Amino acid sequence: MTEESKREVKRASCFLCHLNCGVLCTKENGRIIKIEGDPECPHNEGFVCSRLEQNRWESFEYNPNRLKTPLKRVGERGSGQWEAISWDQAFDEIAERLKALRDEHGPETLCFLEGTYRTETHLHYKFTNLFGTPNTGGNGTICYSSDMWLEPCTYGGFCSDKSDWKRADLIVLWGRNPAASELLNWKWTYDNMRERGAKLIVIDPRFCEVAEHADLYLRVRPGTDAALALAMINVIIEEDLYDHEFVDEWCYGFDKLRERAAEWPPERAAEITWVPAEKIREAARMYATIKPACMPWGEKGGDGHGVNATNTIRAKAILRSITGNIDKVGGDQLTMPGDRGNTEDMNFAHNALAQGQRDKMVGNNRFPGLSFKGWDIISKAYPRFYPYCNAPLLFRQMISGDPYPVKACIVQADNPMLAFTNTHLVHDALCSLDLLVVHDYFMTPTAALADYVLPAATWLERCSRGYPTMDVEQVSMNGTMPVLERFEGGADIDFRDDYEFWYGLSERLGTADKWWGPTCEDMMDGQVAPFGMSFADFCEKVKYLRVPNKPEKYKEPGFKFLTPTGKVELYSTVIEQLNQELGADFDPLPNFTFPADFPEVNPDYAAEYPLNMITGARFMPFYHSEHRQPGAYRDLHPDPVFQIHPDTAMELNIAPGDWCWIETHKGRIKQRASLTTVVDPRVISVQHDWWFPEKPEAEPSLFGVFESNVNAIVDDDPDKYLDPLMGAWPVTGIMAKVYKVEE
Ligand SMILES: Nc1nc2c(c(=O)[nH]1)N[C@H]1C(S)=C(S)[C@@H](COP(=O)(O)OP(=O)(O)OC[C@H]3O[C@@H](n4cnc5c(=O)[nH]c(N)nc54)[C@H](O)[C@@H]3O)O[C@H]1N2
Ligand SMILES: Nc1nc2c(c(=O)[nH]1)N[C@H]1C(S)=C(S)[C@@H](COP(=O)(O)OP(=O)(O)OC[C@H]3O[C@@H](n4cnc5c(=O)[nH]c(N)nc54)[C@H](O)[C@@H]3O)O[C@H]1N2
Ligand code: SF4
Ligand SMILES: [Mo]
Repeated sequence: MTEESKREVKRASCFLCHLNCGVLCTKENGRIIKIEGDPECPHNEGFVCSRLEQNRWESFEYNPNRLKTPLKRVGERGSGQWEAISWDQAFDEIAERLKALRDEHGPETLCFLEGTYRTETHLHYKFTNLFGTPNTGGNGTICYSSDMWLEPCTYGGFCSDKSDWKRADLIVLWGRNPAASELLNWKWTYDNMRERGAKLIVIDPRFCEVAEHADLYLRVRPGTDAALALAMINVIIEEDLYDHEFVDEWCYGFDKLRERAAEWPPERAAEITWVPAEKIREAARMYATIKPACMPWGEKGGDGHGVNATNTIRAKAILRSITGNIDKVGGDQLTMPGDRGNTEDMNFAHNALAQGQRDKMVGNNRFPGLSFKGWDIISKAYPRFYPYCNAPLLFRQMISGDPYPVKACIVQADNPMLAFTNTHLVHDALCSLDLLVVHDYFMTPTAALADYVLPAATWLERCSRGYPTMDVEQVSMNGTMPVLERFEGGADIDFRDDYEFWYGLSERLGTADKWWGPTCEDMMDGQVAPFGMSFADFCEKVKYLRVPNKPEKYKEPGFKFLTPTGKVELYSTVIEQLNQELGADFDPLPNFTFPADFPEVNPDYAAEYPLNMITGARFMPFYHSEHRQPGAYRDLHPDPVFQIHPDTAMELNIAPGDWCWIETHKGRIKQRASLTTVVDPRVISVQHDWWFPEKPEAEPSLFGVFESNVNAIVDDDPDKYLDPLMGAWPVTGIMAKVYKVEE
């Protein structure tokens, strides 16, 4: 065979972030030599971002530090001593230990932790439900999942990830900076502005990349967006700018909303938010009059707002509703249950979990929004929802054993030692387990604490049906077969993909018959069965499935929003019902609460920790805690960096590049100073998820996980910092201080 004949091009769906861009991979002798955007993919139309450009993907896919084989802990937990074992041994032993722990403590002793959407995310529900535990938790609480509960609560569907970026006349980027987080979405926005003259409002404490292009920019004080949104609602109602037809016909509780909004004149919000009242009015007028307008979801635009998560998310959902932008072409379109085809019991097996087990979910009654308690109510109207236990309570329960022991944890596609707040507590919690299993690509600070660490398959090594998120289609699915087989081209990694992981354990636990077969392809065959073809054929023939969304569904006869009243609930009867069942007093209308450490409520604290801290604003090329291994990504960004205003830096005698301590009552971490007017003098913006794969693995270092990781200094005390309904913890609006590291 000639060299040329060994060359082939395979299609794949990039999973280095959520956008799942369609790509073409050129292979030679079993190794990938080139990856480029697929011009035929309707989603990205050939676009790829800097993670794939200049062959940077090589330093991920072919990184020499990748885990090669299953590892079993042989020394003390966290001592870095491992024995290489086979997959069979790993599955056998883990299953045996799970059975023993289930016999001793009950199935709820097992929990599962997930990260952001990187894989066939729903699979773990099938496993945990069949095992009998309700305890699935993850970062979703501060990313998307709170929104995914509160939007259905409001309009019986989810629409802030179905923004019609390309056809909107106004785009409101609220706590969202797609130029650093979702690059394709920014390309669509920018093209729309240039080609169609669309306008842009940016609401962000940082004059971030997208703010530079805004028609109106509001520099909001971190953590106060709910007050801002309430004042915008106030202006829209007071100035009679709301969509009367939609409100009269389709909204429930407008009078009660009007009363609440009357409490929030822009002048009151201006004092809290630092945004001048006139600018609040201007934003409200623009949003209510330039139609259609979309207001996409943003992680810092609500979910990560700690005590104000519900307030902010609900207030924004109400803004979308009273301006009539819901489900419009160019607005935020509504998705309905079953849209992604994976709510049926075959995939989640929710029905396998007995009510008595559901009731045991950690946080079920205390933070009922995301839990089974909330699910029970909302799923009657809107079945597409994922229940979640509360992570801060879960970690505490691992340590206390109260009200029951949580002794086993499986972590797949998550790095809790970086992703969750209060890292020292997370550490102690993971160390108190009897069994910790981590399925990942690399030895991470979390994996370093495990009993078993198992090598995972990358997006190039597995089947996938990536659902490009943040697009307006009702269904969008990029079917791809593996580009690389195990051990192909001389590779030495004995990986199993995420499906094979669950199947391997299920086989040993006697539940294999509930799955589709031993391989991920078997599952995919099951998923595309309605098309009357195999998954391989689907990938060949259909490739990119696109089902357009049908806008203005509410104009169809007999339509009902999937809420208890069948209307858009400005005043939430779901929350009211939770109150009745639990004897609680969650607010059915949005309001604003001062975060516990703000100067308005705790002046002593704020005097010591005067700077308002943002954590985790995205930056390229890293994806959360990934890509820190030495190589092409890390070369672009070797050190952790925080942003500070030059005036503040001068007062503190900090020069550009200085290593500085960033401190809260939880302790201190260090990062290097970037002096920039992007931030307000009262604000700092600190990068998240820093660890150093080049530092020692063994305790106490754990790859330097406590040195620069901002979550080590963020508190998640459930009595003080969490959203009362959703249990969301804060990632922004956290009071801190900064000073130079003196060697
Ligand atoms: N302070 C602060 N904390 C934050 C945030 C913030 O803004 N500020 N953001 C929060 C948000 S929004 C999120 S979503 C979370 C993210 O939290 P995580 O999703 O936990 O983030 P990662 O650090 O990327 O961890 C993912 C791990 O899974 C591995 N992995 C990636 N893909 C796969 C896969 O397909 N299969 C398997 N088995 N493993 C895989 C990676 O190597 C990595 O170790 O962080 C949250 N934490
Ligand atoms: N490069 C990169 N891209 C990513 C990720 C990554 O880790 N790295 N993670 C992915 C994930 S899981 C997610 S959830 C998305 C999130 O991506 P985005 O939704 O864009 O969220 P962030 O970048 O965290 O924050 C967006 C902006 O909100 C601003 N902000 C901070 N605090 C506040 C506040 O209190 N109010 C307001 N209005 N704005 C505030 C920040 O300054 C920032 O510019 O990114 C995804 N894309
Ligand atoms: S935007 Fe995301 S999916 Fe697209 S090429 Fe970049 S990393 Fe891959
Ligand atoms: Mo996220």
